[in-house]
Amino acid sequence: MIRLGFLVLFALLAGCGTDPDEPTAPPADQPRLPNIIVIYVDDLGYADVGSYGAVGVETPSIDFLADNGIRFTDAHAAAATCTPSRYALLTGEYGFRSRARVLAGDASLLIRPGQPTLPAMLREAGYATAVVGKWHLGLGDGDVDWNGTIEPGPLEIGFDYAFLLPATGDRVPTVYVENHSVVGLDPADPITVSYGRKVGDRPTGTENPELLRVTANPQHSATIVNGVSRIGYMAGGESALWIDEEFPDVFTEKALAFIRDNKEGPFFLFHSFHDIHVPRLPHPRFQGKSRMGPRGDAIVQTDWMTGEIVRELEALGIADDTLLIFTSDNGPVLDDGYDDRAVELVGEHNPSGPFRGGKYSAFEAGARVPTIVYWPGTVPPGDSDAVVSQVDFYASLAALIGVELDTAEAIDSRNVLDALLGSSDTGRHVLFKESMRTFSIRRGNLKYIEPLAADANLPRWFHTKNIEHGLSKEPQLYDLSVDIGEQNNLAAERPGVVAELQAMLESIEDRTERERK
Ligand code: NG6
Ligand code: CA
Repeated sequence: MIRLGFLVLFALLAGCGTDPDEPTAPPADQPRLPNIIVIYVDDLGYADVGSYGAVGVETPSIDFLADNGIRFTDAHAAAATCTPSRYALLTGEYGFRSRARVLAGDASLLIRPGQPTLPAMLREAGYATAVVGKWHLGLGDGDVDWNGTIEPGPLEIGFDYAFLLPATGDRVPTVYVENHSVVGLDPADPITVSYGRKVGDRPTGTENPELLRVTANPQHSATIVNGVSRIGYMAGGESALWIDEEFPDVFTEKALAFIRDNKEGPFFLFHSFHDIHVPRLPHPRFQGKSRMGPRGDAIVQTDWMTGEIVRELEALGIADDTLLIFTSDNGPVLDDGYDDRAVELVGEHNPSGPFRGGKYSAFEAGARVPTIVYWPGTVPPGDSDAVVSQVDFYASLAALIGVELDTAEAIDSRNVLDALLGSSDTGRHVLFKESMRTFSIRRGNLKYIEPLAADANLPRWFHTKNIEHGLSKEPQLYDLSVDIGEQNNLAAERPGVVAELQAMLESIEDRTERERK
């Protein structure tokens, strides 16, 4: 990557255009680089917050951001599940290039040390960088040593500080990892993790369902921790076990401490929430605060966590120096393996809004997520229907701070900075999305979902969880301009368009390098 200095940023803040042929002289007192915070909520659906149409739950802090920032209506995670979405956000490459899929809790680090990443690019530009919260991109290389030095991890790919929930709340190990170590581990009680056979003598959900606080499906019925059975088995580490109800306070405290320690800036904080993923066990002070049971209460908790960050920026007097992006890693799901009554209590609320599908799905709601850009004094409030993808954060933020990327860096990322900052309604013309077992592509409002391979098997739990996956052995083509709910498959009527979009998909898959916008 090549540093261009702060010319672009300066021009932007000064409200003038940038002409690469005529560089302006750097100002005597160069403006400081803005802080950047990405609040990354887990499984939050398009309409799961008030400003996007939620019913039965109030989200005043998130609505404040939406009212005073840009509320995007056509913004997307790169995938309909967590690991590939996170991979794309942090590397500017689609997840399939690294075979990213929902990882087990003992999986190796998916991002290779030395591979370009968003935090590494920002760090090189002078940012202090941190990740706080859910990781789910793997740790270690081969057999991760939970009792020793856990590496490589975030610190080896561009973060200065990491405080992690290593995989997901529903997967072992159920401990925090800070930088290279498990927090609070007693060396006399070492941790063993297994995704195959039972280890240790902690009860499991299968053997001792009477010990459970929440009934779980068979996949989530292994080791019981904090009264909840998880995916995978874990022995030892008793003193290090997390208490799910403490997540909001623990993660918020770590995020606020990082912000305070780096208030002189510039800093980059990837604040990755556990909420509203399963198991949904909000802190008692949020229980019963929505009309939707634990899933709605987790949204209230998400709102509180978001508000704490915004309040701190105000208190430190750095809100105007901070670009905050609020978004989600994939669409909504009600039943994701625990019987927390999300289905029964959803009432009038439709987490997917006007779109079809949800988490895992090739339909729009799989990855079209609430997305708000808030930067008081710089970004004008309003709505935007520009098409943007989280894979674009890398190139866009590089453009913001005047870093020119190598051609082999962040190959799928496009500079949509003007759209993100509200000075243009035009984002991407072509949008690519990964979902379980398939890819889809949008050109303008024409959306194509490629057919499933004839021999493809869907996971059995797809059928038990009422997932509207959007997969078919036939090609699907929808015109979102007249059919936002993807009901009317036009593929048979428009074989030419199908062929064009299929060819485009294949060219994305083949491409190793692409011209930047
Ligand atoms: C699935 C889990 C689901 C959730 C998901 C990951 C089963 C049956 N389902 O495999 O509960 O953990 O993985 O979610 O095991 S994500 O948001 O991190 O992608
Ligand atoms: Ca997720």
